[in-house]
Amino acid sequence: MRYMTAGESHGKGLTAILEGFPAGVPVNVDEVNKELRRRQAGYGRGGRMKIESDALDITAGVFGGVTLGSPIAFFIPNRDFAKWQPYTDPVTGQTEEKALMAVRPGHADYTGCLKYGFTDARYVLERASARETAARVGVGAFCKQLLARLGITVHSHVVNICGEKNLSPIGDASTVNERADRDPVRCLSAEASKRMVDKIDACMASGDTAGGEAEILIAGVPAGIGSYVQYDRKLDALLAEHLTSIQAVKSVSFGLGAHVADTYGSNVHDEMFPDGNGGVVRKTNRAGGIEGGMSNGETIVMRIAVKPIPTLMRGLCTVDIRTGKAVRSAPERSDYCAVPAAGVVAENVAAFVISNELLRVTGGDDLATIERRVRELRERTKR
Ligand code: EPS
Repeated sequence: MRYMTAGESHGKGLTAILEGFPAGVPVNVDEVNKELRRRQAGYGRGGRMKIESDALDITAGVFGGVTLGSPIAFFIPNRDFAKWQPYTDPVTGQTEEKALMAVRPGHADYTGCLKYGFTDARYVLERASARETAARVGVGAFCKQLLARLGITVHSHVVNICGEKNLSPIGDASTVNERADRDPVRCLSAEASKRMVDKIDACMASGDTAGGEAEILIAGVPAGIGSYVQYDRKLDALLAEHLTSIQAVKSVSFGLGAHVADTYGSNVHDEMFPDGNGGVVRKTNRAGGIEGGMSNGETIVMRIAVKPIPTLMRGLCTVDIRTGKAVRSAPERSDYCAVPAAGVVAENVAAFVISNELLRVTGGDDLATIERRVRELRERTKR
């Protein structure tokens, strides 16, 4: 499979085309739209999310709620376009009034202007904006529905906002989303959630922004997805590539992540024990479900670190790209914290990668064939 997105944050809307998605998959559009709403939520979002109410207009690839195997295309309108049309209309737009010269350190503004020869960062920020992730969640939501048919579910929860961490155990991986979605910052501990919300409140009061970390869990992945035989077939490498491409993500880790550097092998590797049926059980999952670039049958556990949004209401020191004078960066309307949303985006981006690699292993153009092959794969890799 492959997909592409198009669309500017304050343009008409977002478009996506998903190619290679199998035929015969029943699609629940309400579930897809629910996924888009999950991305819009989370304490610390700004005024824009009160304007938007994201929903897909599917324009190709699905008849009567079932996929055809042909490219799936959809459009997500930007409600805010009603206000922005005078500036961003593809034919009549006059952008000068909304020109942004006080480029924001940490944003794509300055480097994008250098690269494309612009003297208005609006031309850069409109596409660099994390608004684009709505389209990626739409794509991933189709993949999630395919995966669910195959017994695979993808979850996320927030483990850190601005240094306030949730260190408590997560419990049953397959109910993480259900529990996290009830919390304002999608944290599984009420006590840690309160500390995180306080941190975001402090940001709002001081005109600052907050970064953090989300954990992504993929339950039910059969062993043997991905491969050790070539660098570009390693499952962890593929997941890392796609997760790193999410706006503001600065690091991706698997299982113990960087902590493997702190200790001995006996504290890192997941020892194996006989399960009594000729197979293997493990008491730990420090590898995060991936060994040698392949899923090993345990839950896949990843973390992303998300930088604080570069749009600070109090601004940062910068340079006006037209005058060359020292100024404060532009205090545009924005979010104070988008870590809960980033976790939801990561779930859906990961769902695309897992679906794609699963299709590589199982082949199959239609759901019935894929279901049969996944059953065979599970049978063969049980031990
Ligand atoms: C964003 C700035 C804000 C966010 C936006 C990402 O938008 P605006 O400039 O319209 O206030 O709300 O995120 C979304 C619109 C979204 O759907 O996630 C930015 O500069 O990256």
